[in-house]
Amino acid sequence: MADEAFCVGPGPVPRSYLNIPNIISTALITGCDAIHPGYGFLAENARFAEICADHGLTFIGPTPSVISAMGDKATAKRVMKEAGVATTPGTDILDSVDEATRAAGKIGYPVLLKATAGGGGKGMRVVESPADMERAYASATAEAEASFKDGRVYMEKLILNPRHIEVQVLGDDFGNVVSLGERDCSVQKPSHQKLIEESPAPHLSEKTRSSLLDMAVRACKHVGYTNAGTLEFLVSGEHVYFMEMNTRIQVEHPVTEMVYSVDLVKEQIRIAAGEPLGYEQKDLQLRGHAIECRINAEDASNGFAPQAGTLSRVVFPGGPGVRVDTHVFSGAMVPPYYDSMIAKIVAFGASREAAIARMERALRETVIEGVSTTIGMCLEILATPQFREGKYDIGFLPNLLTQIGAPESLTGAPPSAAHPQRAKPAGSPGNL
Ligand code: MV4
Repeated sequence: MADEAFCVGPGPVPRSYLNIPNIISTALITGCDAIHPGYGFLAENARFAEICADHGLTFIGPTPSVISAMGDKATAKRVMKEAGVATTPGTDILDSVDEATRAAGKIGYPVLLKATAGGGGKGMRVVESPADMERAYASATAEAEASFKDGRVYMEKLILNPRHIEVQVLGDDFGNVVSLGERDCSVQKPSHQKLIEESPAPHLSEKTRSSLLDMAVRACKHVGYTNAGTLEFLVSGEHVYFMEMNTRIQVEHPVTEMVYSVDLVKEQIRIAAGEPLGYEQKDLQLRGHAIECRINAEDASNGFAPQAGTLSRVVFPGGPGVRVDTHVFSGAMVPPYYDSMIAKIVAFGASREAAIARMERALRETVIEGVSTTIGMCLEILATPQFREGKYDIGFLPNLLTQIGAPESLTGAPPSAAHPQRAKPAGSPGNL
């Protein structure tokens, strides 16, 4: 759908899309003035943002220094605390097992060790008791070192059965910041990958909601945030805890676009071009409800194993309130090299019930032949009383997978436990 396309790598090899010299050269040769990094790894690569600037190219995203600060999760927490944002009780970077054991004694078990260079669960370990600390500390730091070449870890109190709720923000170069509500992203696979997201979050009290949105705006003003960003929170009852900030546009941004009638990517480009937002918080009005289902080429009955192959037949849904973001079509190939997501189906309705009904209709209307997809799994989730009542947390999908009887080894730990100890599979795409 682009006006022009240029190959930045030699043929269908993996990772050509991360080849910075080729991308910069292509931009310079073609006379392009700005680069939108998408939602892959380059979106949160401060060095890439700097290289763009060094070559007179506008990076469509926040400044390199904000990307760096938020990319270091312990720094991000410190900065957010300064801004008056509620963070999970815990520590800054730990220097030794002894320090970790002392800190855990004060915080109270169970605790979590998290990699400061991490996010998304890599290098994360639950520690249930002092006896487990030495092993957990060693394996968390080793995994962090192996994954990020940075073994530093910090500690947090383990929040039991929280919801994952995130706030969308936009900031311009003139200090204007707005929030565009929240998204509930608690429906996640045991690998921490999101499967269904919705906005607004169901059963969020007005008090909790406004406190989340206020904190997000305050945080962005404090760090001088520009462009689109997301603040991730854990929510447990009326308690909210800042977790991480993502300094990019995210996969699930369409649900926000539908309920706020904004084009977030257009806003990103306008902001990067130096334009002011041109509206205030009071001009943004939440209307209706939106749900997104991620359609991945994966076998949900086999631990969501990625599926490659030719799509012999593809028919996408349409009609009122249904949006499909995709790059595939009948006859398209799904190569084994990239992320398994092949489409996003988004349904809008005046109410949550209407959005769910439209989503079920849209998913049933969809035909994808040639590879297994997550459509069936999404329909199963939508049919559960827990989802319909909007009373789910991060343990919901792992527990449902166990109930359905998927092999234990593929779905994670036993029912009712959250699954914070599971790392992403090797080669996992990270940001998606
Ligand atoms: C937590 C947590 C409970 N308590 N932190 C998982 C990925 C990474 N981004 C942070 N994660 C968690 N951090 C504390 N203090 C539970 C999780 C977690 C999780 C968070 C969001 C969505 C799904 C999740 C699944 C398992 C664990």
